[in-house]
Amino acid sequence: MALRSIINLPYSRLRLVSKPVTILDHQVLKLFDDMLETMYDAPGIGLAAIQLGIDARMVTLDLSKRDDSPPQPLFLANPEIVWSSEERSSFEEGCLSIPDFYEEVERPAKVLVRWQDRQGAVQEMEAEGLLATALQHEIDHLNGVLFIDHISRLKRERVIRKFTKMAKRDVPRDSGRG
Ligand code: GNR
Ligand code: NI
Repeated sequence: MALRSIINLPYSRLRLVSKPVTILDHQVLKLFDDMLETMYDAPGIGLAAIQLGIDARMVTLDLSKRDDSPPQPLFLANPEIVWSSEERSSFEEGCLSIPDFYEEVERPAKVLVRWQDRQGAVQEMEAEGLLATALQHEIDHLNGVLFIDHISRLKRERVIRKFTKMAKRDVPRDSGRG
């Protein structure tokens, strides 16, 4: 396994719509392992491949870290929300690609998610609470959507401006445009 670097706002690759994973070959499984290691190292509870700059519909998740239980990694290829509740719930969200910025986001309280596991078998899970929020946050990433897209325009523009300024002072790599 290997650590890979996480790309931050305003890097425009984060806005790409990721492509379905077709063959779960060695390279894809290796990427899953690298994603999990990078997520644990960050640390975070979820990670989408696009946060490593790779536009494949792949997500890792592990919420167990929070309560000192043994690790319970989830590997999701091509995850999709097949049902979401009318009921909403609000969580304070953060994103490894937008460090040190947190804001309340309202989303469906419960979701039914379908995906393929590491063996390519189709799995389904109904989730609520933080898991439901994290799944929606990660599936958003696969569609080029960030949690700041769900907050007020004023707050969103403010945080984008801040990260754009920081990137200019920092190592130049991407204009954030295009
Ligand atoms: O580590 C993370 N924590 C988190 C907290 C509340 C809602 C969503 C998340 S996901 C985030 C990691 C991340 O950026 N995944 O894309
Ligand atoms: Ni995120």
